[in-house]
Amino acid sequence: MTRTISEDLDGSGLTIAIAVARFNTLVTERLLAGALEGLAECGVPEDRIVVAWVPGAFELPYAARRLAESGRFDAVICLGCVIKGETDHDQYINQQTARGIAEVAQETGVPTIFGVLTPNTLEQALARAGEGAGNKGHEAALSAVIMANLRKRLADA
Ligand code: INI
Repeated sequence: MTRTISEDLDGSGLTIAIAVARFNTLVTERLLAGALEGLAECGVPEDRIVVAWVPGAFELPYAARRLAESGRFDAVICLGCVIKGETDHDQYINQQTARGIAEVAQETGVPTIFGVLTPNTLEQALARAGEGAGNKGHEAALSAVIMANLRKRLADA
């Protein structure tokens, strides 16, 4: 008989870390607000959420790895915003940030969520950091809860 493990958005038993980049803070503070709102909607208790600020997106994998390796968190959410400039600078940051975050998840086993915007303009960034479902931080929070619960369920499966 087929056994299906469905997406579980109950965050009441979870402890979650958020690493958030200060660069483009106008955008990232909105992503953070969206993420906190999403975690609250899932029932994650406020005192089980830790927020760690880092200078820029490039530093997110470092913070995420330390948080994941601490063994204290069921998932780590990474939030940042890298806006395209006149040079290829953004591509170097984006590639390393995405690769680094993926490696943290694979190497530690702790779900580590990519909530980094890579827009061409500030306008595009703000459109993805708005209210409710139009906020990638909110989306990242729901992904974190789903993946943390999936991890627990797979361990029992
Ligand atoms: N960091 C960002 O998070 N977003 C950017 O758009 C950005 N740009 O454009 O330079 C950026 N740079 C800083 C970088 O992430 C590191 O903090 C810095 O290089 C120190 O390691």
